[in-house]
Amino acid sequence: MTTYAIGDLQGCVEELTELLHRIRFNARRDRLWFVGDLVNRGPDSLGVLRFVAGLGDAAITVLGNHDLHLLAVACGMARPKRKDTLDDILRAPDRHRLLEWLRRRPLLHRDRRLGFAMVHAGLPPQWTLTEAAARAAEVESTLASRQMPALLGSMYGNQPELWDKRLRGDERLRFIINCFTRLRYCAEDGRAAWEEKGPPGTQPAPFKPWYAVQSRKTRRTRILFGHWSTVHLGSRQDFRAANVFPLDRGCVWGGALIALRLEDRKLFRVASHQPRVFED
Ligand SMILES: [Mn+2]
Repeated sequence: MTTYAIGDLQGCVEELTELLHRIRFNARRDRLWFVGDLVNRGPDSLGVLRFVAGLGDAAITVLGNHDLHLLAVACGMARPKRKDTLDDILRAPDRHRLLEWLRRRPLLHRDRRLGFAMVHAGLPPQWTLTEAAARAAEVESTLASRQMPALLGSMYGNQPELWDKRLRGDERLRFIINCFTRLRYCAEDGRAAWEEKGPPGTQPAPFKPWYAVQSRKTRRTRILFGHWSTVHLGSRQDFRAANVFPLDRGCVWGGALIALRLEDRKLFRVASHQPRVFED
């Protein structure tokens, strides 16, 4: 069995098809890990969602911010944004089945045998991997429950900026969701800069990319992540030192779609079919 981790798709189903052809993917033999943001902004979110859900046990997907936004719009807890391309899913005859599948995806996946963990965006420095798994489980169980609409309605926002184990209710779950699905920069004390979105090096002091924070307790685990289409412009040495593998190459913005073969860390890449857009 071979395992490939694949970057943010955001509706880029043609590039996914080409990439799977390139790696000679066989669903009976191989496993695919998806770093989240299957949908939105791109050309065929419905096609991607149907394909990945249809892979069953051959695929593992963690939730990204766009996946959660889709669930929020679908249950009437958020308004569609101007650039959203979610209508095809919302009008699909199999929408219920697809959204029920999506709401049961995890925020964190870990595999001790392979020695990798995967999140959509990042992890704050204070959490060990065990703690991160417990925090993820709080959100996952709420998403699978009748509390889902309330959670999706209260998840938007940039407060709090700092983890405190005494946080409760909406604030606690919002911080957890923001870390797993939106984190890019934080300070050494773990305070997040939710509004900073540029490539590494463009951020103001005292912020650092989340993976580069010295005190981060998950430094010894290899972590796969997506979400940040310009992070690969950062230092490769930093990635190596931090044990992280950024997989988003901005396919939806005209970049590329990549797959990392976890057993030997070989990288496979296909060029995007989308027009080049300098936007994130
Ligand atoms: Mn994202």
